[in-house]
This record gives sequence, C-alpha cells and structure tokens, in this order.
Amino acid sequence: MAIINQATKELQVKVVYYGPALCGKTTNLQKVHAQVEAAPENKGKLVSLATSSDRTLFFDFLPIQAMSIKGFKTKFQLYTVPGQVIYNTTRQLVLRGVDGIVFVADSQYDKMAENVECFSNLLDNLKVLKLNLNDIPYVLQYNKRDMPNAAPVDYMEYLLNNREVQVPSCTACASKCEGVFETLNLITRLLLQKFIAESNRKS
Ligand SMILES: Nc1nc2c(ncn2[C@@H]2O[C@H](COP(=O)(O)OP(=O)(O)OP(=O)(O)O)[C@@H](O)[C@H]2O)c(=O)[nH]1
Ligand SMILES: [Mg+2]
Repeated sequence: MAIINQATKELQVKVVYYGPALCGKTTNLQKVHAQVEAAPENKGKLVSLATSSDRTLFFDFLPIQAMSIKGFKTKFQLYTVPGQVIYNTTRQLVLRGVDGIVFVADSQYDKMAENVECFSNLLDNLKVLKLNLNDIPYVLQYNKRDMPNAAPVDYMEYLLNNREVQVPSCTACASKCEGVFETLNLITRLLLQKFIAESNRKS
C-alpha cells in the first residue's frame, strides 16, 4: 500500500530487508546510507533502533529520496527486521504496510537451512498480516559471496527462487558494497513498474 499524496505529488514506498540473523541486512542499509550521505540533495538519516553488539533488536530505518516519476517525487523508506528468531513479533510489526521486500540470504552452505526457514517464516508472517507474497514485489540477494564456503548460486536459486514466478535476484558482498545498489535498483524497478501500471489502469 504505497502512500500516494496527490496534494504534494509524493509517492512513499516502504521496502523491508528480510532474512536470517547476521546475513547482512543492516550492512546493506549502512552502505546505502554512506552513499546517500555523500549526495548533498539527500538528507536521509539512518536510524538504528536498539542494537546490542551490532545485532538489530528492533529495526533500522533509512529514508531516501528517489527520482521523480509521472510528476511524483518518490520517497523510499528502507527498513530491516531483526534476524534473530526470538524477535518474530517485531518482524511482523516491521512488515506492516510493506510495499516491497528484499530477501537477503546468507550464501554460506551451513546457513542454507536458516535461509529456507526464514523464507517460510516470511510467508507465515505475511499471512498473519493477511498479505500474500504473490501480490508484493520482492527480490532476492545472495550475500556473502566472498566467503570460502559459499554455495553455488544455482543451488540457492533452486532453494529460494522456486515459486511459480521466478523473481529477480543478484549476488552481493554487502560489506564491500558489492551488489548493494544492484539489489536496490532491482526492487525499485519492480515497485515503480507496479505504480505506473496501477496509475495507467486508473487513468
Ligand atoms: N564476509 C562478509 N561479511 C559480511 C557481508 N555482509 C555483512 N557481513 C558481516 O556480517 C555481520 C552481520 O551483518 P549485519 O548487517 O549486522 O547482519 P543483520 O542481517 O543485520 O543481522 P541481525 O540484525 O542480527 O538480523 C557483520 O559483521 C557484517 O560486517 C559480506 O558480504 N561478507
Ligand atoms: Mg541487523
């Protein structure tokens, strides 16, 4: 449910980075923030709520201003959920009103079970919110490609990108800022396509 403000001609979109513990969600936002900060027209501040030794306990939030489209100024709000299983209620809270999802998977072989479990947890949490992933644009990021025990991309596609419609995916090494903006571009493109299709249908 993107917020469209006809008066101010603004489109506000909420993107949630979802994935298992320590897969690199917060790192993605930190890298985006570092670039956004360097651009003077952008005043987005990264807010990390309640972290303890680098673990997200509530969520991170980063607002960024994107391009104008069809006369609308688009504002993206990027959120991360806490990956730790005990914070599931918080994950549901952060997912409320989500427009697009980036599922960040950890490429290390020994994290595959956690990736798969987390993806099914995402479906469960959406169901609790009466949402369906079929209606929500989402992309997959295979992060930590630099790790020596990284699983082949094909295998990760087989495990995680196996729904009726395959979605865009990309590899990343978020800590080196590789793949971070590619991922953001993928989800942005899907969301803007949806917005344009919907506004064409209405007009
Ligand atoms: N080697 C490697 N390390 C990474 C990469 N991306 C992130 N990390 C590291 O992984 C650790 C966890 O990253 P975070 O971004 O805090 O993970 P998170 O998904 O936000 O974790 P939670 O908040 O607990 O859910 C940090 O030490 C990062 O520096 C990567 O691509 N490669
Ligand atoms: Mg985090």
